[in-house]
Amino acid sequence: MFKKVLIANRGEIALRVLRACKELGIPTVAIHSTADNSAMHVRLADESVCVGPPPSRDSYLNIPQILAACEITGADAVHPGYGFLSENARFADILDAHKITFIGPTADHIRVMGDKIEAKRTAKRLGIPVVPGSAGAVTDDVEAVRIAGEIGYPVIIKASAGGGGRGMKVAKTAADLSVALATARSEAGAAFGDDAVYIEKYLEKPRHIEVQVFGDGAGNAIHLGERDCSLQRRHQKVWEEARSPALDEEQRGRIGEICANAMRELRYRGAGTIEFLYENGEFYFIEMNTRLQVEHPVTEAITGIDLVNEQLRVAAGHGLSVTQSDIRFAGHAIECRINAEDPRTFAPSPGKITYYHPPGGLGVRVDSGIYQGYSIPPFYDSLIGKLIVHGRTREECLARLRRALDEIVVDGIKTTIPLFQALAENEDVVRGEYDIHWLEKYLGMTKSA
Ligand code: MV4
Repeated sequence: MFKKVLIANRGEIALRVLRACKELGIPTVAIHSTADNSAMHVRLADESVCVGPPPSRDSYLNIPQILAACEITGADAVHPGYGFLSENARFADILDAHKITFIGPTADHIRVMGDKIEAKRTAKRLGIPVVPGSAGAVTDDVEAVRIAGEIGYPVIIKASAGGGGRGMKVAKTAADLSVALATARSEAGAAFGDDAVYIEKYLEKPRHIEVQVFGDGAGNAIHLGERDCSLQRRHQKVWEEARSPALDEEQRGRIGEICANAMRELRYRGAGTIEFLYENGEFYFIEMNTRLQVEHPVTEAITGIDLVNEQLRVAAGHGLSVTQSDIRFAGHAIECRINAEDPRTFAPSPGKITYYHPPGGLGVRVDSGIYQGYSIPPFYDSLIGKLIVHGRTREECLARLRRALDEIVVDGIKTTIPLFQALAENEDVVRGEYDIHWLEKYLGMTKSA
């Protein structure tokens, strides 16, 4: 195992990684900005190094400073968490060159999946069903009109360097296509320095369902079932659950096996998530994330597998602790992302937590770095914690969620907790009947009310 792991992140995910390291007896190094001197991840780590001023680009994204922190402390591995440097292929390459282990996939796999055209080409080659569309980048209007005519309108233009919803344009008819193409290309060039775009059939009412995969880099790979992340606002997930209310055992097994087989062929290493749109009983690949995701705890809840422990094992060359036949899916789990935001306007609400009481009891997990008296700095993402509940059935899980939301108290700042109290009682949500547009429509309706 590693001698010492440096955690290149902050907040709840830094704590999540620390905990897995502690259970393995691995000493930890926290890095932090000057805004995070009193953050919980700094307190709980064995050592800490201040790497710069508050802005992320000067601290949590500051590669030379992070390398220096490894050097000073003798860390032989870096866990990037999610966000920040977690999908930065250059960072993975640099660590490699310094003989420090990047706890994640190879730089090449990160690079392939970061280029959405290349990712889709790879997925298709590996037997994963993809959204019908152009085979690669689309450059001229004539070609675009021909492809759109073949797949049928509406179509969507996406930036190859985009992902996560940035740089997309929908064209309802051939008349819209040329403007959509030009706008998408110029926005992509300005935002990413790469104006390559591609075309897909636009799916109108899909669900967002993603499959958790894990590989050992030697051709062994498993899937850990799916998560339904359809409840989102402006491409930010709000509520995630496993399993998806839309799938049965057979569908789950079928798409899971397709994904695991693809990862075996790719010799993928580490944790990955294969994202699909799901409509009318069919799966359509859109992107693959080459990192541990925010919502990984719902998968942990229904499988009992510690995903960060597996990441550390695989990165150290010990292989996965389980094979596919060891994996059983038990019950249902829901995660609510608690943000320091106004629950109606979603305006950030940093500041001091004057009172905090976390919920507890059977089937309740809270992943958070907050504490009473802590001041949430204004410089970073507004996620302050995740509430994860598990039950034997979805009904039991929802009842437990309502109970946990009743217990939790976070005073001094605004949080999204009231939104979850409403969602947990909403008829559509209780029935599991929602698509990727449901939450924004719901918020539009409740705004006026
Ligand atoms: C789509 C789509 C409909 N049709 N692609 C948005 C995020 C990015 N990962 C892909 N996205 C979409 N791609 C086709 N062919 C609709 C979306 C989309 C979406 C997807 C997942 C979750 C929320 C979403 C919200 C709006 C649009």
